[in-house]
Amino acid sequence: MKKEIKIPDIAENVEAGTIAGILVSEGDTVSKDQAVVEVETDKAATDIPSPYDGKVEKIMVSEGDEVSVDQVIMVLETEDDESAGEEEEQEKEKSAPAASEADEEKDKSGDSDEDDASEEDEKEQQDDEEAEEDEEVDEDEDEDEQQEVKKKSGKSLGEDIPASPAVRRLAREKGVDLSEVEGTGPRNRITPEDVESAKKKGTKGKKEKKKKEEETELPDFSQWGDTYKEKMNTVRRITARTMTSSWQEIPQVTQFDEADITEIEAFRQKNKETFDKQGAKLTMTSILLKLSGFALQRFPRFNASIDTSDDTLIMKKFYNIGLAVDTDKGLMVPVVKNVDRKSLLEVSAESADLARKARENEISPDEMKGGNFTISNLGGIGGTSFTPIVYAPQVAILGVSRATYKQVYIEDEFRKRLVLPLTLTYDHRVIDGADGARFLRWICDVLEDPYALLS
Ligand code: CAO
Repeated sequence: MKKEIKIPDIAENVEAGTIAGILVSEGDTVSKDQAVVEVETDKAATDIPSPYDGKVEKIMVSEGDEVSVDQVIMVLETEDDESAGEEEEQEKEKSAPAASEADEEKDKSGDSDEDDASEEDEKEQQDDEEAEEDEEVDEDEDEDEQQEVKKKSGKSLGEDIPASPAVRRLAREKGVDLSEVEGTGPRNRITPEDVESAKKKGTKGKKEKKKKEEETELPDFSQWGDTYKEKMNTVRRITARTMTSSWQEIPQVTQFDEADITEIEAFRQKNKETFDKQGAKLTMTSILLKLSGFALQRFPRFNASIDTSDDTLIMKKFYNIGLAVDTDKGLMVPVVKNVDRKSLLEVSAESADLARKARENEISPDEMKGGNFTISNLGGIGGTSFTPIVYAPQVAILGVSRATYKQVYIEDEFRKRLVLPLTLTYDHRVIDGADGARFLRWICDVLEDPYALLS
């Protein structure tokens, strides 16, 4: 039996990667869980295992190819008896109607409500009904598909795509993505001919047109001097994409504040050695990681994600914090999980270890997933302030700049104090300005007087 190996869901927010290495050759025998290719993403270089035992019949990718989740990369010849069952399932999937009965009802009522419904529409509807009656609807399958489409597009299947169930089924059989097809039927409905012609042309039409529109036309720089091209690595490409979509989709605001960290720095210096002896480095970053866990508990909206498909906020009862790490390959964001349940010592050791792993290419996809909030500390490098970008689907990020000594006016006199500049960028759809100011001030208050935590 032939079985396909596809690119699995690698990590959160990662839809594509680059083939960094092919670890088998055609004709090789592989066993289940044996790594067959290495894929590099912005999160990590990760091995993709074979889900089956078998012989590699065909390798469909080469080193350097960009691949996306669900893309078939290899075909195996297997001797697995269960495969017959799976093949049947796949066949069933192919023949099952793409839209659920609910969608069909929606389609029907949409058509009948329209006074100007054309004859073609009615005929199409009749065809659909007949076709539907001939087939058994697998509701679970439809539900899965709905969820999948909803996950990818934020919309329910058929919500926006004007196509009948029969057309959807045809598109599915032909492997055509309907969201990429322009409808030429009445009220822009997609007709079977549209699907056929999209199949011939490939469905990239709309996407490519949009991409072209988005591309900036560059002048010929060589008219002013020598140039050379540098290929963007996967981390850079995915960072560019993630940041662009965050910038375009999230209305974000940055709040600025300063904390007098003279006392907490004295605490850090006093305890540094004790931490060192236990294999952990006590840094301002680890203090902020721990403290942000308390802040997220106190201000739950900062720990939420917005679900635009049904206008709800997903409130999370766990406290995982991403840490922006500067690596050779570019920015990586490993996640310190459950900071609320860990001591400062544990958070210090774990954050340093995650940063090391990110830099040494040892980080696993799981260690990059599940963050609710992010801290980006550029203070070790310098700078008085910066405005970080929210890392969607999170709603806020804390930017930390360099602490410097300043004259601070306290009790009628200027005193030399160590002052830490902090910025908080937040998603204004979820967080109001006043809440942003309160959240950041609360962090500053606790840095200035940790006993405030008790109040
Ligand atoms: N102000 C002043 N000094 C600071 C500081 C700050 N805000 N933050 C760190 N420092 C000092 C540290 O105290 C340390 O000095 P000592 O060794 O004398 O204690 C030195 O700078 C180096 O710190 P570090 O880098 O070893 O440790 P860290 O925990 O402070 O930072 C990490 C860890 C991973 C945050 C950092 O290495 C890093 O990668 N920062 C860059 C993050 C980034 O790229 N952000 C941009 C993302 S886009 O928004």
